[in-house]
Amino acid sequence: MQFKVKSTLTVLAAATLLVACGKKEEAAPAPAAAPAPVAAVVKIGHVGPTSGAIAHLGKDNENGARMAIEELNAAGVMIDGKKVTLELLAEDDAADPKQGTAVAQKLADSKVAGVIGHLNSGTTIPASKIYSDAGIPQISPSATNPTYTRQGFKTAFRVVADDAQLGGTLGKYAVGTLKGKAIAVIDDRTAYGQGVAEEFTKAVEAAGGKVVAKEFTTDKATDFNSILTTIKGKKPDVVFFGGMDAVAGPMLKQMKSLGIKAKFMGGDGICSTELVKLAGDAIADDQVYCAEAGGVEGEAKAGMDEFKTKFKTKFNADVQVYAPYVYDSVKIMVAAMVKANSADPAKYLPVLAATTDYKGVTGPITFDEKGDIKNGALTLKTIRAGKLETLAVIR
Ligand code: ABU
Repeated sequence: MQFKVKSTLTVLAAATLLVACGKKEEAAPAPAAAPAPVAAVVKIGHVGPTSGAIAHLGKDNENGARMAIEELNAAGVMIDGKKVTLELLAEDDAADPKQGTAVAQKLADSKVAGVIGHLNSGTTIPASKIYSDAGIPQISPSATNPTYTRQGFKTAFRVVADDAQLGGTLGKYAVGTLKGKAIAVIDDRTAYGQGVAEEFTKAVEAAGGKVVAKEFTTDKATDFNSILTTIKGKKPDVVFFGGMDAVAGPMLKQMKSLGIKAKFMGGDGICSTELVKLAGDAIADDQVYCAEAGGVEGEAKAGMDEFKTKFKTKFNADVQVYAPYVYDSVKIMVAAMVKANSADPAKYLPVLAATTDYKGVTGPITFDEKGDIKNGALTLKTIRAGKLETLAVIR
């Protein structure tokens, strides 16, 4: 047996020699390249309605997140001595509270390090309980209902002013500046629409104005003839709508058809470039007044203008409303991770909460003890010649 193995090896060696003599000498195979080090991946969730009537706003928000993540990855983010790759997990909640909690749970299960969103107050508030239970920091760039940051959740942050500020300022403006005497109020029964309409009403009454009609619709309605006919009978000089642009657009068209020439007011939800498209020539100059829940003035405006130009180049679309606030939210969250030297929510959350005077494209951002922006601004706008024009930045 031993002899058999030996002789077999001899034959094999000879055969190898023969084959080797018959061909060119081959270069020794290069040693296998050392595997590239696998960069740690930090997952960041984003949620907005990228389907449904306000998908244009959801996509605008998601693009703001995408832009920030791409810029950060290109610049290189170092955490704990290692380069990390940020990964965006973008989810669609369709502005629906049930879908909002379902995707929030999905993101929590995916172990995201943080979440930017949701867009609507009606989805942000129920989702915030899930993030709080999971210890995941959440920054909403657009949900303005005050309840969001008043539930005692240490994980909830917001980079825009709330409905108390929005409705309060608009109510005062309706009476003090627009000289509204008879004011009609409509809301869409969502957490945002109803909340901002209530704050507006309080401010109108505090300023000595009279609310002559209170009507409501839904965030999916398209026919407003019945409520507008009732309102027309009360002869209002101002109509306030608490809701989003997708509903405000057709409502303005139907106001025109019914011959209602009142000024039309709303909060940040109608202060979009899309409203002009949706309402078309139903908007007269200086008829629509709205307020964005943030704003920059003076030198800080240059940063916002630059952002809008870059955004347009990248996505071939104008900013709707909130993309810059989403962009700042992502950057603030990642800055807190870098400063804490950890993407572990428990470690970077206190650093995030202590964010002070962060210089964003939307202006300086400091969080108060509730997670709200301190001294947040509002930008009052009107529409002239089919374009949103800034009237004033108010703090
Ligand atoms: N702030 C207006 C749109 C989002 C929301 O609060 O529902």
